[in-house]
Amino acid sequence: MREFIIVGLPNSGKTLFTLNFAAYLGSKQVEVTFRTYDGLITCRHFSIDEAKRELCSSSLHKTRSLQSVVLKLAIGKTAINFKLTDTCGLTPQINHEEAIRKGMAQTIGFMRSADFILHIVDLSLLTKDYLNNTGSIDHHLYDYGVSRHNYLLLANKIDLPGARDNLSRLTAAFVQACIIPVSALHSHGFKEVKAYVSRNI
Ligand SMILES: Nc1nc2c(ncn2[C@@H]2O[C@H](COP(=O)(O)OP(=O)(O)OP(=O)(O)O)[C@@H](O)[C@H]2O)c(=O)[nH]1
Ligand SMILES: [Mg+2]
Repeated sequence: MREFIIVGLPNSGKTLFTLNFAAYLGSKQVEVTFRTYDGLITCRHFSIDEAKRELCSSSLHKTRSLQSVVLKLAIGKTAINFKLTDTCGLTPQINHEEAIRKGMAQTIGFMRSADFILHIVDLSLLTKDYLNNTGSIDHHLYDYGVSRHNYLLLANKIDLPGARDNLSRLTAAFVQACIIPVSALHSHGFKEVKAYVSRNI
């Protein structure tokens, strides 16, 4: 089964994207497998609304370990399963909490073994200075992603003010990436993401 990993800064929308994309593909419920950095594996069953209430937050670092869901995609008359793994957000700072430091290390380690990388950015926060800083986490993710070839950049929060202007900045800065503007909140752009996933599973 192909494994897609979703990575990005904290609060960029990784968890909301994962859950609303599951809903878009027809899931009413999800079985989430949590894998901590020290190898503990637990599973929980949620309705999509419950999962959004419990797993998404506007505060940073809500997600601290790998959280996977297996999703089904209909291609013609066949249904193909793939795994979508949500991760602990990455920051340039060394966090004071050990669980977050280890969660970030787990994200980076897992990126190497995933088949496809979905890199998500919060369009509403992109500034010219940030995009000019080639040492940012998003630049590192982009450089690693394009070198791997199986990489998609999701330009999230397109529904927010200023996001459309920032989209053109993003495409100018990250020229080698395939970029899909999305709103994880309103499920915009999901048709295009589904088409990308269909081509790659
Ligand atoms: N307006 C808007 N808000 C969004 C969108 N996507 C996510 N959000 C909000 O952004 C906040 C963070 O979303 P999460 O999905 O929890 O972000 P995350 O990347 O998983 O964050 P961490 O787990 O902390 O790394 C929540 O308040 C979401 O409701 C979007 O497309 N539009
Ligand atoms: Mg999260």
